[in-house]
Amino acid sequence: MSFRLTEGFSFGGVLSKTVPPELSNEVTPWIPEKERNDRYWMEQALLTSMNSVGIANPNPAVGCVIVRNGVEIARGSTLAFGGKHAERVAIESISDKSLLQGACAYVTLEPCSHFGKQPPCTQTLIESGIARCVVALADPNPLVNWDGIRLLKDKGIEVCLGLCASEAMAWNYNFIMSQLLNRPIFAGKWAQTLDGHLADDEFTSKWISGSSSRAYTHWLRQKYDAILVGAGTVLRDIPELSVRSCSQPINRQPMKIVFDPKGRLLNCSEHIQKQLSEKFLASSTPLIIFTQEKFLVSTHNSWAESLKESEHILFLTFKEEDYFWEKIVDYLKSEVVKRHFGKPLQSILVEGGSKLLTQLLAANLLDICHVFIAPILIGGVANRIMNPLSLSLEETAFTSSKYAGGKLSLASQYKLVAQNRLGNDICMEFIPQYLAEELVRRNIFQ
Ligand code: AOF
Ligand code: ZN
Repeated sequence: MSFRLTEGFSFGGVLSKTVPPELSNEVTPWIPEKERNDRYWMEQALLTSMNSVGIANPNPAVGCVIVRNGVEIARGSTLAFGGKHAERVAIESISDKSLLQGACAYVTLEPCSHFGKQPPCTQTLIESGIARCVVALADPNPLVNWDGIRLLKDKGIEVCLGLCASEAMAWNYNFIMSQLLNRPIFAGKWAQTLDGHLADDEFTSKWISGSSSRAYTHWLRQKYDAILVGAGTVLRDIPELSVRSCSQPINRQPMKIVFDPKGRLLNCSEHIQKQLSEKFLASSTPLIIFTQEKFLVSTHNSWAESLKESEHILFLTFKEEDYFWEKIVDYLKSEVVKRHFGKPLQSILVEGGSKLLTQLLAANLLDICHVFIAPILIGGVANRIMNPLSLSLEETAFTSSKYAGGKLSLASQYKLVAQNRLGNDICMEFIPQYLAEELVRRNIFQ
């Protein structure tokens, strides 16, 4: 079985459930199973897990449905980081525990077998008296990693593994990939025209994708711990980078990260300062600004001082000679970022602009891409990704990696995992070929 999503399913879960009800008929429908069979109940477990969007990270948001004689008796999803796991939430909701005898539990991830912040779910399931457990995907956490499945089987519980594995994988991609890569993962998100422009030559990008694409993007934002943008995008668009126009629940607002190698935020005009204060900096969500040390040390205007003193803002610096993407990854894994964010940082959604996306693509750091393609043509020359001509010499040096240079034989290869329609746009979601191969090598997919 290959890593491929059923129609209407996306990395954000069931697509039609990620946009507000008035937009749900604009997107590729998802056809649920109608018979009350294993697939039907696993799909219910997947839908349940969507309620925990954004709250469990860096734990996976797992769903669990318990069924007895074809009738649902409980369901639950993982609570906030460090809180109860899905299986316990479901089991604790049943007042008459005798109902669990001989029941079947459907879980979207292998039940854990270790003592972490919570006791092992395998023990809870074994003690509950269930007879069968259907699991979508094994947990790559080295503390679990098939041990949960082995423990359940040892106690005579029938275990079936692999139902809706692709959908569970996509939903928990940040958790699973960050386990495999041992670093926070980077996701690229952009909207482009048919001729590959992310904005026109006047840098207008607002109307490339439609309202349902934007609603899905907002839903996706809460799946990620942080949103990364370049300083150019901040100064030009004065974005809010918040979760607002998607479906409920809206569980959290992600942290913001600005990549500002030239210290432009510290030195912006008073007019821009005012706009930033009213919008981009208006909320108290944490913000990280990556800049070069020389700019932080040498800039002393009152605006820069107020940014440096703000408790919501953390400046992290690099030197010109650093290979800075490596340095940035180290920073993102560090204690100082963990303290600023409040827990370990697992995932970053990169929302542009085209130069920043180009640098991350060329550095081979984008572990998944959500790309919206709108059927419009604008021509022009600016705002395309992977176009080295659009980078200054200094920016190319920062990237320190190879471009395909217009040669098909050197092209970066990706595996398409999902494609769905949103209004007049198509959303393609794909992962680097080498990560798709890694999933096969580890027996997660064939
Ligand atoms: C489950 N069900 O709902 C989740 C699981 O520190 P702890 O005790 O919270 O354990 C975290 C680990 O448990 C996490 O890294 C992952 O391996 C697993 N998550 N397991 O049985 C759940 N969220
Ligand atoms: Zn557990």
